[in-house]
Amino acid sequence: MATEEISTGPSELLSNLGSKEEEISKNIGQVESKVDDLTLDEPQGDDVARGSDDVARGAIRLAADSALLISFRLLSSTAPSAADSGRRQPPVARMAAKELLSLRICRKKKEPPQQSDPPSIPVVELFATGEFPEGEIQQYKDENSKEVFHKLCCSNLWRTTSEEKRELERLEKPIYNSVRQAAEVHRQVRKYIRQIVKPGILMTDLCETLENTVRKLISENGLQAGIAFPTGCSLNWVAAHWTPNTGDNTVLQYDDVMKLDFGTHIDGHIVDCAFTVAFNPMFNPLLEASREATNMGIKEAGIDVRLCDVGAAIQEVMESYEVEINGKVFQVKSIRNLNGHSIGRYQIHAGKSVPIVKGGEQTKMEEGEFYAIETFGSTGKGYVREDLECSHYMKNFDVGHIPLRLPRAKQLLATINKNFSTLAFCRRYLDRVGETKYLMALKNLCDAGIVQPYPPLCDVKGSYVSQFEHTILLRPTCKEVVSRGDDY
Ligand SMILES: [Co+2]
Repeated sequence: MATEEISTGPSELLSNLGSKEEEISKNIGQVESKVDDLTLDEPQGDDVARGSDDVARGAIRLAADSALLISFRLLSSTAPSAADSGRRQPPVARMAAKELLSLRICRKKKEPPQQSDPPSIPVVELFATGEFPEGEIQQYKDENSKEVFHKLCCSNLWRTTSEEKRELERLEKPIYNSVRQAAEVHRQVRKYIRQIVKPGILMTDLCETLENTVRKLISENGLQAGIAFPTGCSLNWVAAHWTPNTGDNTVLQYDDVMKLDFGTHIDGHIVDCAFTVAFNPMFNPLLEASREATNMGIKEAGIDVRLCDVGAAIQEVMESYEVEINGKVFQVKSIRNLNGHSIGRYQIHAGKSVPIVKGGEQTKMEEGEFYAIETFGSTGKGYVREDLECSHYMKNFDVGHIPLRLPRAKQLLATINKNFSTLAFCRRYLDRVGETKYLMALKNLCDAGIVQPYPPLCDVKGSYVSQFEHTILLRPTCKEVVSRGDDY
């Protein structure tokens, strides 16, 4: 097109530029080095638009500078020969655009910002777009029936493509993103903890390292972002709800079986996810049993699926495992009075239980629900009871205002409301926010029904329990295993 051509001849332009040629080539050099700088700063990928505002603005400025200077360079370098041969000049704008494009394409591929070792960089800084990775996607199970009619009316296959269901998900996107951020923190923290957990470590040190890493990576901010519940690190026959109280001297042993159960949250959207650590390979089948049972529970879960059917499927997998411990063979048992659970906002147990044995409730899972699918395999009785000193507490979710006469209990409740609200906490967490000599006041709050204690849950002494747990979302179009990692 004519408008793309420049009417002025190249030699005229060049003479207009005159002695500025040298300055221009110097500027081109500067621009090129700026491009290199930009490449180093850019957060992720090749698309400038995905970068932070500053980088994007810088890139736009740079693009404008580059276009101008490259135009000059093209003129300077092509003018004499083109003029000599009498050919028409190539449209400068087009040439400049081409050059600019090649500059962008040739730009060094940017390394995304890396997590430090030990991890200390908030995950928000590692995902500059603010979008956190989706968990594992599973399609809802087709019904067992092979009949065409049954498939059409009862299966969930239609959900995948339903425009209505997709629209529902678009509305939920900010919530999904919050829980995905919490899940990314969980993955990074557990990866680090697996590196440092060794026989000989003081349990308190392990917990504090884990919790402080969560605090950094999640950019802890009051009740808006942080730890969702105390770090469970229950050992051996203790299945759940044990964490050291201040002053505890328990040291992790080579022959221990430790369940690491910790939670993260963004705006009350909780990730509840756990795994088991054992150093002695003798325990591997015990760990595998609960890992695979949990995976089966996840596979079975779905909209309109009866909770009892999930429990039955879990038990079948769990109890197909045997483990030989010091020469004695045990069939792994599902612990019949432990469950997975639905999760609500700032509510770790939102009312529905996911059994891990057959014969449970016929209540159905529903669209939009969040679940913690967790299973416990045991070499003991497969039944737990409360034992040992209590460390875990939580305010009852639906307790209204209860007038308190005792000033100390009143003041402790204010501390709990401010720091934990309805999220679970432990004695160590009260210590670190400056509470002292609070045990009597805490007991008053428990007696008043405002706070509930959650003592350790134990199978028989001498037995071993393993646990794996994931948080899943029953999205309108698919299941998302939000806490899935490359480890489990
Ligand atoms: Co749980």
